[in-house]
Amino acid sequence: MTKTKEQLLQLLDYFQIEGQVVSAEPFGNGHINDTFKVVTDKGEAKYILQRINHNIFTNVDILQNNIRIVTSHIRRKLEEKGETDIDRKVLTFLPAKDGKYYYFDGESYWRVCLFIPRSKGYEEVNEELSYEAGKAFGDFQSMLADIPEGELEETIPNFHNMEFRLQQFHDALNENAAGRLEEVKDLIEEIEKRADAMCIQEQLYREGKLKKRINHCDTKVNNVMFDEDGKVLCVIDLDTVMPGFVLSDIGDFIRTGANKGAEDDPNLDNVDVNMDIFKSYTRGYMETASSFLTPLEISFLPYGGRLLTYMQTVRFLTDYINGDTYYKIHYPEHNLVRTKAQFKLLQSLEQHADEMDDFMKQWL
Ligand code: ADP
Ligand code: GN1
Ligand code: MG
Repeated sequence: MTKTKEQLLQLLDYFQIEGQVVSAEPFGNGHINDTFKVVTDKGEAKYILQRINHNIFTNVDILQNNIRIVTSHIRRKLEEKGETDIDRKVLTFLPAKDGKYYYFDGESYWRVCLFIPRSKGYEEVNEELSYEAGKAFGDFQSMLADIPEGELEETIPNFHNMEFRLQQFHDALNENAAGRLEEVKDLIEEIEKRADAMCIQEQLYREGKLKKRINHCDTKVNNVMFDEDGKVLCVIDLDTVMPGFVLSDIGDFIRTGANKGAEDDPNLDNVDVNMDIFKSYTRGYMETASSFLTPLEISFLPYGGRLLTYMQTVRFLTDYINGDTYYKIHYPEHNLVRTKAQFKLLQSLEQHADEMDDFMKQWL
């Protein structure tokens, strides 16, 4: 439901905000939450107000509890390092007047955090930005590496679990809810061919050879805030921070950043891996993540790019077969076009696998 300006201003009244709120305008390009920039009578933007997408994040208590643990953990780490300007280097959420870190208005869940002053987000990557983003996500994982097991919950259960995503895919095939199976049988075959090879992490975990770590799970460049000089301030969009397998945070950046085409490019000739972006992100990531990664995990980083691209192919195709129930679509075939574009990227990553593995040798 759309809110009037007065309703938004009223909502802000439930949070412990300093000064008088004068405006709350839509802000940013996020796809999940509704974000507003809040200006007070002190002049500059002071707060970010967000409506939480509780169709996707169904347990808001778990969600906000995770975020509170993560942000206070990072804040403590920054203080120990003697960092200054900490309010620009970690998100700060405000309690509502009842002490909870969200407010429910009977329809939607809302939260407020400090606006990061003099910050800039980017939608497009280049080599410098991807290097900086790599350092930021590696540093983020490294700061969270000592959170005791069990403290953070999965805000979306099995979010990046490949076996679970294949299970959902097989359920969709059995249901054939939208009657679309026939037209996608070649893609189904391609997915099935790779299924076992793409569940290595779950297998290694069961054998006790791989542990779970805390991952960001949405490592796109627009989830990093930069300062005026292109240096990273902090990682934002913490909704999917949860325990899981480590390849998520390199894999999803390769999938989203190191693609010469768009995620839903209708022209498959555009879709191809950008090796320069892969290399610069990996260089940045290894600078900060090599301290905690095992040699096995390091050797698997290029596989992570293929895995997350395969997972997204499976998720888009599952949604297409189900009749488009999860992802917002902009035209009827959108999920199919997305599937094909992700599959083309997967093929390109497969073709570059040896070159990527060679690049990793400097750390092995
Ligand atoms: P979504 O989950 O919808 O992607 P985000 O939390 O990433 O939502 O917020 C959307 C956009 O709003 C971000 O890409 C960023 O540009 C901007 N933004 C979010 N939080 C802040 C903040 N604390 N300070 C400044 N800008 C922010
Ligand atoms: C969703 O909307 P966006 O881009 O923030 C999805 C990701 C997918 C992505 C594919 C919670 O994220 O996992 O990779 O779409 N987020 C959720 O574009 O499902
Ligand atoms: Mg975001």
